[in-house]
Amino acid sequence: MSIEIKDIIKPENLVYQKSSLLTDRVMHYCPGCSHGVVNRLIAEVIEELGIQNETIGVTPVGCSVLLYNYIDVDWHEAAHGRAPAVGTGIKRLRPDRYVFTYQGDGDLAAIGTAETIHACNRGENIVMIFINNGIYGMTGGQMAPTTLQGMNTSTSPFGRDLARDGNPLKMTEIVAQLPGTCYVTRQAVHTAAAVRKTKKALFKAFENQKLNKGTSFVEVVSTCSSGWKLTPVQSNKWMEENMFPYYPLGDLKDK
Ligand SMILES: Cc1ncc(C[n+]2csc(CCOP(=O)(O)OP(=O)(O)O)c2C)c(N)n1
Ligand code: SF4
Repeated sequence: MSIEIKDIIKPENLVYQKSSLLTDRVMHYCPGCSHGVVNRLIAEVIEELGIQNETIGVTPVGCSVLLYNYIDVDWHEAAHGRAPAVGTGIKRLRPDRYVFTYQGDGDLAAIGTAETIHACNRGENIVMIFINNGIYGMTGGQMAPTTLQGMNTSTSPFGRDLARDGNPLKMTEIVAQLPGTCYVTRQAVHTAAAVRKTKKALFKAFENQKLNKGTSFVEVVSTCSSGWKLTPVQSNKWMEENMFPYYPLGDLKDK
């Protein structure tokens, strides 16, 4: 007797399926990049909260610039660094909507430092998602404010020199000090357990917005396999050994 596929794929056997909010577009991220995993988690969280028709995302400039192609919610594009200001405007005009921003470290912690700090200090009732891969991915792997001491990039080929380049910026520690933030956390997506924790953090961030609690800030320490010039497996290992000691995972604030 032959077994047909329809006999195996039954609703009661289903353990995982793609979020209905993820479109069928093929993501353009490099193999081993964290962006795709975080994109999927955002889609799952919005779907599971049932807020698809009430959510407006703000896309950055950086490797995730095409995020609006991947998740089926309303979007607004922002200029490099300006997502928190754009998100502020949207939320103030439409307080009934869930508003979130999504930015890399070049975007959020370099050109957008002022927008980030002031939105968090004002306590804008939005979710800010911060993808920290320690490098400018999209433009070819230049040094970012978050680049680690000694880390090689295309503009620091002999490693970041603290005397010349200053210290790697801990943006998440800075915004945790500001009275407007209600929830500040640093997560990662390199293991199944870490993915689950990041998903939980995103849930909490969106729920805080419903409760009008202020700014929720979720950093995800991430890989940039192309910028780091490592394989996907090497990237995760390098991140664990080098990024996590300087950017330790966990909640920094939960009001
Ligand atoms: C006003 C402005 N300045 C500079 C750029 C060039 N630029 C595009 S993406 C980028 C860096 C992106 O790095 P990051 O935000 O860390 O995101 P990633 O690509 O690593 O995800 C820069 C400098 C730009 N597009 N607009
Ligand atoms: S360049 Fe880096 S951040 Fe950009 S898609 Fe590739 S791995 Fe991801």
